[in-house]
Amino acid sequence: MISTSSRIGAAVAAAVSVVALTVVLAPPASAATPLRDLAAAKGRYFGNAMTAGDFNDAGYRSLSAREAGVVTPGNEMKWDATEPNRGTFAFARGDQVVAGAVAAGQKVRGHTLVWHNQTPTWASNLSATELRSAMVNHITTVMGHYKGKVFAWDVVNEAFAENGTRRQSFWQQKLGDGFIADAFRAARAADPTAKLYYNDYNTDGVGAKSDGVYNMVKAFKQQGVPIDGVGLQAHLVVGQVPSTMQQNIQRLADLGVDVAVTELDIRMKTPSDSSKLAQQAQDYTKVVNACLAVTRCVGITTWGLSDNHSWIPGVFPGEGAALPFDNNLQPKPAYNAMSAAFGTGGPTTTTTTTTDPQPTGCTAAYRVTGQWQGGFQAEVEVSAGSTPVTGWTVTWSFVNGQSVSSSWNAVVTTSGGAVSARNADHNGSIAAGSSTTFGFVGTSGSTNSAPSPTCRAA
Ligand code: G2I
Repeated sequence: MISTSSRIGAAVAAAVSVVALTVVLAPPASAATPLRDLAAAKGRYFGNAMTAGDFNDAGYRSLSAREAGVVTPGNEMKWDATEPNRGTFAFARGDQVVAGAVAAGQKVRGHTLVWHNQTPTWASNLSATELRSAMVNHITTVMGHYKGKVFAWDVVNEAFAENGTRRQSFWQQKLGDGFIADAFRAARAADPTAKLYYNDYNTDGVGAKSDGVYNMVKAFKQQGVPIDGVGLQAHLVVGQVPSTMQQNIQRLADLGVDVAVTELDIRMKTPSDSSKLAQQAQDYTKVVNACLAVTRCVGITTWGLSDNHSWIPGVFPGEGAALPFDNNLQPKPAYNAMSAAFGTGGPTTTTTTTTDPQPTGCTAAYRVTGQWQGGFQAEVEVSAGSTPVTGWTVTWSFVNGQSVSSSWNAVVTTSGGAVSARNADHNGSIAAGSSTTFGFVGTSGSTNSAPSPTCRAA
């Protein structure tokens, strides 16, 4: 972990010096390759939230058009905007955001259909029966209107409490646990081509609340409830990116859903200074790397793009400076860090795959996904052959003095250089022809050969 910081520290030092140069030489900000292109080269998108009001700021609008490949309307598709009175729908402001996005070659993420905030009192005052039918009608009409124009929807937003139980919103109190599944079913029927997401905050790392979401998604997959993705809002604080963010993204992906970082911002006490901005740059790097490390993490959206288009100062007095561009639309160290992470991050190519000369029931492929001074991260894909596996153990020997510091999705034991990784409770069963993945962070010297693992089914 310390070595992770020092690697990133070096990257940030480099990024900071680029900023210093920018100030001296004042090249146009557009000299950099836009984040949307860097992300696309990694098979991801970069996006930002835009409100209809943001269109009045031409400079901001063109900054978004240059940097973002995806736009999320900040408020314009919420219930109070789209159905202010029962059965009366208003799409002008949402349409404005869509039209602006289309003009800039951007795709649109829809936000949000069922939420306890920004929902008119006429809805929250309905009886249970009426509320259920109003919910289905709302989803059907709004998604119907935007069919073909919105590629993914936050169907239900923020329905969990911090302890991992359901939030006691009017939805929950009137309709009970089933309202989320009902909303997803209505959404699938309304637009079968849109990706359907559950979206929440404080669910970015592993913890009680994200456990609640994880268990719901797992149950939905088992029950056939149509869910395609989980949105991690990632409203974060400088220096406090959860160390388990990648692990959390991975475990959700392992359930068979996409994951998106949907509302990223990393706030600090204002005013900012160079050390807070450097820390923030490291934090943005961590988020981008966590996403790039998991194939099913499809993209990152920031909630706003520059510090003068942010909800933070209005809600957290004394805090702000949370976004990659400053009040003057100039790139901050966080922007350069994201640019570097999207440009260079992601899996490296070192891969070894075992063959299975004498059938052991499974094979394992070991891949180094990140390497820095003193440490590395690796991922092992465990695959079943033509018969299902009900438990597995992968073993290998490190020959360059490497060691495992922390792991996920497997129970790892070590003895000298010998490593044994047994399935965790949730991933012992692998269907024929399928695979599962576990990973770890380790220490290493400058030589870090990828070992050849052996897999044995239970
Ligand atoms: O609160 C930050 C975000 C948390 N996750 C869900 C997001 O939908 C949420 O976005 C924010 C918007 O960025 C704000 O712009 O949601 C807030 C409301 O929950 C939005 O603020 C509201 C103000 O509170 C209202 O006074 C204002 O009328 O924006 C409204 C429209 O400008």
